[in-house]
Formats: sequence, structure tokens, C-alpha cells
Amino acid sequence: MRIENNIILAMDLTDPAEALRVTGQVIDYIDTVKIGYPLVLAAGIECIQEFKEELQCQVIADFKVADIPETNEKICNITFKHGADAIIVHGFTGPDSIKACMDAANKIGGEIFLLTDMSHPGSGKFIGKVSEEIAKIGVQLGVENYVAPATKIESLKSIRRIVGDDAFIISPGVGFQGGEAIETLKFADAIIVGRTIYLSRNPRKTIKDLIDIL
Ligand code: FNU
Repeated sequence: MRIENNIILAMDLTDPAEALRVTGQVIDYIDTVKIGYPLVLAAGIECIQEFKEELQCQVIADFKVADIPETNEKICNITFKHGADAIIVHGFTGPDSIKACMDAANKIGGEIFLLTDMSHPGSGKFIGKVSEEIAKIGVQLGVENYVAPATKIESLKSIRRIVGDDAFIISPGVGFQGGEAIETLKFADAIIVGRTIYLSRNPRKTIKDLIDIL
């Protein structure tokens, strides 16, 4: 996936009109928006298509798909049918569940991002302990895109080492969660930034300043 300026906006505002308005303020600088449960549960899954049509952007659906293969397939099919370009999928469920998502994506021409480790402090308790194994399963299955945390550079680094330089890694946790953009982009292909942009007084200036720094 090609991502303009290596920045993905995480749009987690839950007022649909406000979410579109704020994204519209920064869309000159980016072409990829991550939409997850906060907005989709508030606005309906149709908001994916609305964002794509109104803002001409790519949409990554952050649904952290984590079910049995048959259910994962259904979730992916519906998500892609509603216009998502990619979907984020948990890896801890194991290879069959991941594979079901890959097959659904391949059928429709979408992409999956495999979530290897998470950015919040509590992630060290469970998923952080198996993140390398999740990345290895991804490699075995031929997954090309990964999610790894900006708040845990050592984890991000080891996941990059496992998945290789040709894999595409996107990284959440920059800004509000403490991750640092420049350091993260040494190992990731794009950063995911939410509150730092959409809660700022001037989202357009904030994203422009961030791009200038990068
Ligand atoms: P911001 N996100 C995350 N950590 O933060 N998908 C993860 O490990 C992960 C995510 C999402 O903190 C989070 O749900 F797998 O406001 C939110 O949408 O910059 C975004 O990344 C971070 O938002």
C-alpha cells in the first residue's frame, strides 16, 4: 500500500459530520484514513464509502478481526464490500483465522494488515509476549502488511527484522501515547496518528508541521 507522506490519520471522532469535516481539513496532505469501531459504531459501516467518495482517500478498517476462520471471512467480506481498501486483523487467533482473512481479501482485491503487538502499557501482559511468533506466522503465510507499536521501539525493531524489509509496517502510538515519529519511521513505513491531529486546535497546521519535521 502506498501512503502519502507516510502518515495515516486515525479518525476516531464519533460525530460523523465532525469526523468528515476534520478529515477534510487535512486531506490535502494525506491519502489514507484509518476508521475503527468508534466511528463505525456511531455512524454505520456506510461511513467507509462516504469517506472514500467525499475525500477520495484510502480507508483502512481497524476492526482487529479476531474470531474463528468462518466468522473472520464474513467480517472481511462485509468490510471489503463496503469499500474498505484494507482491514486490520489480529494474529493471536492463529494461522487458520489469519488465512481466512487473507483469502477473503485476495478474492475481492483488498489487503490485510496483521496486528503483531499493541501500543498500550497493558499489551506487555499477553500479546507482547508472543508478538515475534505472530510475525513469524505472518511470514509463513505470506502476509505483506503488518501493524507494530511506535511506543515499543524494541518490539517494532524485532518485528521488522522478522518480516523483512519488503514487508510494509504501519505503526500506531505516535504523539498522545508517547511514540516518536522520526524514530518510528526508521523501522515502520507509515505512522498512524489520531488525537494529536484531530484534537488539535488547527489540524491542518499540525499535520503540515509534522510533515515538515519528517
Ligand atoms: P491516537 N491502535 C493503537 N494501538 O493505538 N490499532 C495499537 O496497538 C493498535 C491500534 C489504534 O493514540 C487506536 O485504536 F493496534 O489517538 C487508535 O485508533 O494517535 C489509533 O491507533 C491511535 O490513535
